[in-house]
Amino acid sequence: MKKIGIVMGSISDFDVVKKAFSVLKDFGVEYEAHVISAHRTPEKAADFAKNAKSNGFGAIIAAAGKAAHLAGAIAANTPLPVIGIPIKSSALDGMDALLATVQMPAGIPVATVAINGAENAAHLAVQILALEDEKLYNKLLDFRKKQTQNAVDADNKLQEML
Ligand code: RP5
Repeated sequence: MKKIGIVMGSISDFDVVKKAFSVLKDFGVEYEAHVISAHRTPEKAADFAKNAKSNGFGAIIAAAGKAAHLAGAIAANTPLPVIGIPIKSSALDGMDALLATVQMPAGIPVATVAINGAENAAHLAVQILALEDEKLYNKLLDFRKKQTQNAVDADNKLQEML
């Protein structure tokens, strides 16, 4: 199975991004994570993206805050799917990162999740890999079933409390 590449603009993004690690671990998906900045290490960002396919990645998650160009800079250098996580890390509460990540010009898409939405970034990455992996697809179906059951159980519990 292909791996997921995860890049974050700063180690200060780690506490949010680690939630994506947990989801990928739960699904048994291999990943590699790096601190790479579009601004502070632009060559490294370009190299990572250019070599991503030959290094065995099937999709890339890119998390960054403030003027969050990382996901776009990665997407500019690879046709692999890129999922952007806007990080809430500034006076603007993540709106700056959300707009910088989501408002990509036509031809270079970044699939942007919610501000700090690391779990959904990982789920989307798993869904992308599952297109070519029946076992992973079935794990996603099981996950959805459990999630539905948890919501039903929560409602039953609520009714008992009322
Ligand atoms: C972005 O700037 C990073 O992704 C981080 O969210 C934010 C702040 O970085 P630090 O100044 O904490 O390294 O590039």
